[in-house]
Amino acid sequence: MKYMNPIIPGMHPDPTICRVGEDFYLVNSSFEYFPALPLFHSKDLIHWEQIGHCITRNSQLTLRKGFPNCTGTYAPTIRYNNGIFYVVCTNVAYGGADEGNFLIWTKDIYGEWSDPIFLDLPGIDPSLFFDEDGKVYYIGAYGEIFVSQIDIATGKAIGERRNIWAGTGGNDPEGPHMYHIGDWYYLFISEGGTEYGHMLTVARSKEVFGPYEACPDNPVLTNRSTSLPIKAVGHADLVQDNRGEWWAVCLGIRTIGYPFKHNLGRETMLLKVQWDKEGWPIMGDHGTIGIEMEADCLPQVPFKKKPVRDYFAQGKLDYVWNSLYNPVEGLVSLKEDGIYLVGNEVGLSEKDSLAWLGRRQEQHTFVARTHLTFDPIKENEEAGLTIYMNASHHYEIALTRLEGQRVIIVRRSIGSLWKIEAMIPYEKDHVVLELAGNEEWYTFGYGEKETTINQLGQGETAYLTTEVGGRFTGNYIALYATGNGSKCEGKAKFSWFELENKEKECKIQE
Ligand code: 6LW
Repeated sequence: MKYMNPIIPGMHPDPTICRVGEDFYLVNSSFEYFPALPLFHSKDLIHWEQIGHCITRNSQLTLRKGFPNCTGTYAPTIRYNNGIFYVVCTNVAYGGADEGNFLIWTKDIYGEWSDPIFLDLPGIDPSLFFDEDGKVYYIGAYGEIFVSQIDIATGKAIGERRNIWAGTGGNDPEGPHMYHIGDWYYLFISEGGTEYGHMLTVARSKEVFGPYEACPDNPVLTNRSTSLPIKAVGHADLVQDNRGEWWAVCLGIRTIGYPFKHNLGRETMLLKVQWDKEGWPIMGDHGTIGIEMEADCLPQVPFKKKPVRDYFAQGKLDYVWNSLYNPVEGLVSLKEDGIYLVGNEVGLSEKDSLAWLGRRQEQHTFVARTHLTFDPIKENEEAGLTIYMNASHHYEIALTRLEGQRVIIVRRSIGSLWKIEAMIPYEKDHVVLELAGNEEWYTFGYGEKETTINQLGQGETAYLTTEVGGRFTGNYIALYATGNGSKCEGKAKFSWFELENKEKECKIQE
């Protein structure tokens, strides 16, 4: 059977997975976006449905502003033990509120998670390992990989913390996970940084605290120096299905252009894990992964697809929608006839909370549309549709008022460059805005109806990529409103939003 990677497209890095009976649960990092830590469910490892987030309340997390694409929730781990789901994670806040590692838990995976217990353990990429004797260990990355026993009820470290492995010499040993399989404690880590040299390495020991012996075939997984379409693979977490077969989820990127660039962020991939006769893992296709993978898959259980157009009519927002930073009362409200955004003084190029509601770009080729009703009363009030990498890298189409006139503009911001590319007078207060993407261009259009769209401007995809704009997150397609320096007098109403992805979606091929 063939399945296709990514199994979860768009910015879904650092995947972590656990199984309860026939059900698999998966969580990703989400950086400065909120709700945080998207949570997915699957019965077959290939079809994943988002069932919520682990962090939904401001009391659980304070996201630091001002450092785009690199603060907030990094690299969680989900584990299930004795009726309880645990997630450990790092809030990278550069010394801001809630900086550091924390633990949250729930007994109901479809319900709310606890407030955090802060852990007095350093570094990033926390993991948990529940040993058969009842002891629980915390594994983290702090220069080297370390392990410490912890009391899972209080989060307190027990005894000494010990460095157990520095990896095989690659930079940034990180993303550790430990498993007890047969006679061995296996420690899987990533090295080489989360870029094109990324790789997965493994060591094992008879004791949790070591000594660890490295696999002679390290790295056991890497796509570096190959011509495979998925690059930068690493940060894997293993899981056993109920037939006893082993799998792993990991992150990887799909690139565009040459030299390679990527705009979708790091995505979640699936690979089969087998074991050689010495008990070392064989990951994916001889240590690599591709888009199409051959494997002995579980019986397929696809879930019901959502309609392409979202009328915001379910009484609550679909899980795909995020705010940038913690939500601020009054900026975004859901009503029966759509989403209302009330622009504050913060513009799209500022690193602060604004009236912004976004969802991940999931495929290179897509068309997104929205119906906007907005009367920009004062000069510079604007509302529109943006393709957003960060505060300094975004393109948008907006209805605004400039020099007293109501206009539609297409504008681009690339680092310190900023330009209105196109502007036309527009009399009406309602419009359908369109953003189409492919590997080369983001193209904007507008019309009174979705059937009469006029193209207004475009910008290169290449300038809204991680290689140009920075760090850890992929692009968002977002609705926004701003008064650009003062609060908007008018509200922007978005009656519906639709996203049509054009690429083949992950699916099984017999
Ligand atoms: C994460 C680290 C990494 O903490 O990137 O690829 C960092 N891996 O393990 C942010 O996702």
